[in-house]
Amino acid sequence: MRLRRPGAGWRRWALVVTAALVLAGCATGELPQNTLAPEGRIARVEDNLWNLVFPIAVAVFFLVQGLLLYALLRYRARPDDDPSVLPRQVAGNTRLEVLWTLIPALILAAIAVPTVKTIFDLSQKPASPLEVRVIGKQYWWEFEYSDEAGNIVTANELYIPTGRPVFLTLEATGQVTDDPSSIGVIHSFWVPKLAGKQDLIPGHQRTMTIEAEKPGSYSGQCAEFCGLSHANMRFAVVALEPAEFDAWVEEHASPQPPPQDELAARGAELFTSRTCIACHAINGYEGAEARVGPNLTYFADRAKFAGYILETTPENVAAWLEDPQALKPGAQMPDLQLSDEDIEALVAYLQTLK
Ligand code: HEC
Ligand SMILES: [Cu+2]
Repeated sequence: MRLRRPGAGWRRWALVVTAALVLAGCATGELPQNTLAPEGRIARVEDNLWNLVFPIAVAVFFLVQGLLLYALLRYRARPDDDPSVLPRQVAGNTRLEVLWTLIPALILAAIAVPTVKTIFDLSQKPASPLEVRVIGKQYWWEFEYSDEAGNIVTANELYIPTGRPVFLTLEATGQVTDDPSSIGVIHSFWVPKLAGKQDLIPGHQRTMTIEAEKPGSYSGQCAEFCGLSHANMRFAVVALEPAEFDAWVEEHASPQPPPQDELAARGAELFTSRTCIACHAINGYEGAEARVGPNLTYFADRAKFAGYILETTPENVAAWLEDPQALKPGAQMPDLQLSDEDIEALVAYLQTLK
């Protein structure tokens, strides 16, 4: 192959790629996970900090890169240079060195003041919050409400009232495995429109506050690589007007009555005989208290399941029971080799859980 100097073709490509990147940054569509479009008090405080720091960073970037480019172009070798003549040799310039050490130090110190203040302000427990415990599991989220909200336990869907701070205590549990030395992995809780990230670390408790201004469903996801189905570890924060939230609590704190329908009743029996009960809790179903898998008490009310990736339709639930790993690689629910009839009955039962 013949070596070619970078010419017009190369430049054209560079231009196209740069233009595409710049234009992508101008996308205005509704981006569900846009950190730069905050919709809650906490996210706004963080966004204000970014609005302050980012222009300074941009100015520094252009200044430094500009000077660099100027030096590169102004002092590059020219065809008529005499190679035997060395450029002027410069060994240090005290005034310049003091300046370019002092100015960045002052800029960083100035940025540190609002940054540190914001970090401390946001880490305070707010007055009269709703309290929820968040447990990062492999690969889904468990939300356990405090006494005040009936100790409700949900999976992948966190209901909150608008206009009230929600104080989260976050922790991660170990992977379900026979290896006792496995203490689990780190996950990271992130709802970009409501707050920054917070890591969930096995053996530690972290806290953070989120808050939503308007009712709506805010998309979130695990933001720390945690294994095969990391990308399938999504969730939603659903904000309701306070009165509607109270109604939600009242409804979801009550246990489930046994199903009336014949097929569903058979499904309820299979829930024990096919060992589902060993991993899943259903309030009102005697003996179903385990928390290896999601609490299913109001399963049929969830818009999505399995890490918020599948819509809760009878077809999807049947496909899940047939072979969980086929839909979610690495899922910690085993393929229980259920017959089609068993799956039909179980799906009928699960559909009554609303
Ligand atoms: C060994 C434990 C275990 C057994 C046994 C088990 N599951 Fe699961 N199940 C899980 C885990 C763990 C998940 C979460 C998987 C994920 O999202 O990554 C899950 C998820 C589910 C979900 C989706 C819940 C949601 O909201 O995301 C349903 C429905 C479900 N299981 C039903 C059943 C039924 C019905 C049976 C019995 C036939 C059963 N499971 C047996 C562990 C188990
Ligand atoms: Cu994760």
